[in-house]
Amino acid sequence: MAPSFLTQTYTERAKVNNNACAKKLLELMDKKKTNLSVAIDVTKKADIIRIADILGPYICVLKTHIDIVEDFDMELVETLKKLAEKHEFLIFEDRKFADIGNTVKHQYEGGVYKIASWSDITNAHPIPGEGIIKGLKEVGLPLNRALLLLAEMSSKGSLAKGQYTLDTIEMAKRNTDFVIGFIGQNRIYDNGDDSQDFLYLTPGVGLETKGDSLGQQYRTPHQVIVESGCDIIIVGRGVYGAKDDAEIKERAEKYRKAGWDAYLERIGQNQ
Ligand code: BMP
Repeated sequence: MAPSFLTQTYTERAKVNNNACAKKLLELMDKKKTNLSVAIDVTKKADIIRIADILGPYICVLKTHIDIVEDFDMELVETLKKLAEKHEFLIFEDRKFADIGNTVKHQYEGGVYKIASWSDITNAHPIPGEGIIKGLKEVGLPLNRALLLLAEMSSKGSLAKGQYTLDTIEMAKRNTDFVIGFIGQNRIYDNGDDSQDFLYLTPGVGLETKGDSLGQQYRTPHQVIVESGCDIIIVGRGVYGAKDDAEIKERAEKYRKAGWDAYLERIGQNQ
């Protein structure tokens, strides 16, 4: 039986991952010593750029919700791309596609945002069936992009559970050229007897609070990385919700360290 990916280093996993995007991500995580992704859910272009530049050294993935930006233009994404190169992080547009293949293809490639032209990673709900992956793949694969499927959600009462989640994993296994992993709360599929390594990116992470008034639920980096075996913590308000830039930096380092220490503990390298 092959060893579980759970106890391997990100670098070891990078070596056997066939997806260029996943490989790059795993490599830069070990290089920068970070499994932190920050969701910059602010609505002004200048704020996103400023915060992205502050966070750059601390993150492996910058997560965006491009459709909440009030003054969006293509200059914003051009700047983000430059920052991604400068600081070595990947960009993940959290678009949560959820329509038939033909529609998502247009939404991904065109429209106002032209997501496929700048976002390394995007994600989709499996609810429409496999055609959604096929449609996104037609656009994304030639550009070396990658997809995450939403297998579980952090919010209270989520319907993404049980058989739905297991079927999501099966869908991913049939599309490993493009699907590199999941948005989820647990490492559901890694039984050590299969060569497919999926990445688990986990939102709903907070050190100070347990949730918000709209159903969000938070767990700690230790719970996510060690107890649930996920790979990347996604933190939003816990980082960008600070009072000033100095505190944003402090919080980013705090979450980076918490996530990294948890990873070292998981792979048995903590002293
Ligand atoms: P915050 O840490 O401020 O609660 O933000 C969490 C981020 O992760 C948001 O951008 C949200 O859209 C996203 N997210 C989530 O919270 N739960 C999920 O299950 C999936 C998500 O993409």
